[in-house]
Amino acid sequence: MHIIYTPDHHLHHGQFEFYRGELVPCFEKPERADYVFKAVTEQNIGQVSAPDSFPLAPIERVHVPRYLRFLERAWDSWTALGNTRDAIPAVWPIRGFRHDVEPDNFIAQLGLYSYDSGTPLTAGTWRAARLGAEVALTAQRRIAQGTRSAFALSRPPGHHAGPDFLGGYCFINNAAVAAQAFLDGGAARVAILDVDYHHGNGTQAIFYDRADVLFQSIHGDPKTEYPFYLGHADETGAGEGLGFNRNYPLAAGSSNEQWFAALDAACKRIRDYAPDALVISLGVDTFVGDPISKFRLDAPEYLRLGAQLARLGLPTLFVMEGGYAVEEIGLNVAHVLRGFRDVAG
Ligand code: 6XA
Ligand code: ZN
Repeated sequence: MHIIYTPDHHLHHGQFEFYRGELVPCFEKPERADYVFKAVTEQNIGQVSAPDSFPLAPIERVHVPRYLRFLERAWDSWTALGNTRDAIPAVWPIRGFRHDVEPDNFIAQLGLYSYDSGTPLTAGTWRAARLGAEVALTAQRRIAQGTRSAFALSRPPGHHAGPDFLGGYCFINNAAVAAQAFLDGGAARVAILDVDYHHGNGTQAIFYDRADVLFQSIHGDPKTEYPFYLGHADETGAGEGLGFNRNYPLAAGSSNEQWFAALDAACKRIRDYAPDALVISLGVDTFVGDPISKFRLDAPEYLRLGAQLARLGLPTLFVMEGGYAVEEIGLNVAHVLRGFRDVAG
């Protein structure tokens, strides 16, 4: 297995996020990726390399240029207003407001392109997010060149980022960028399976009306769990994409048996779809000890997840998403990859 990683993810380091009425230290912190890197290298999961450089073009295939331009300039615009702390939005254009006119005011732009107050934008966010996408693109390239599996240790995560919005600690949708790169390289169909505790609303939004990407997500029921406003079972795609979006919302506190029943159903759909490649949005905030989530997976379940994915027999790209029980996330990720490798070879 090829592992792609750069320590430059540290360029993105938010200080505080809004949480239950107060500013608390960010859950999404650089140590997360450091712990994962440590575990996968200590356990010899695969050969590690740095990302290649890419132009913006493959990222513009899933994000609108106006949004990317905003992200690139955001820190300078924010500090030009005299601000020194992280940029956190405070106003959003809810129903009835205009979304088609980009305001000149940066605070208003920040609200236009975001949907929560938990995703601080910092001095190094653009560079780190772009590098995170390049990590995913490099891993995708390795698979296109013949490697059967790869792990993109991207940070910040990506699955909440949509065509023109950030949120949920995500800025660029690394898994979507990689999936699109498979298609642009000649694949006819790509399946994305999102096993993070939270619905991959950004990935769903990007591919909702398309049949060349099957998007499936197993997650905490949005009636009670973040991101709340998307991820229900009746969201099955639109237009040509009808039938190619599938959500498996599970009540907070669901058992591991319930979780694996959803995984079985998702795997069956993947087999029926017969994709050329599989992208896994690998969040391990499904862990029993995760501080912000309510599923109960642990080491044996992560090994089982990896093994079950390997039995699909597909070129498989794992992309890092969430997981916040900081020390344990390395072990949890390593268990998934080991379970996969033990079956796939
Ligand atoms: C609200 C919680 C954001 C969850 C982000 C996440 N601040 N997504 O883990 O997968
Ligand atoms: Zn998550």
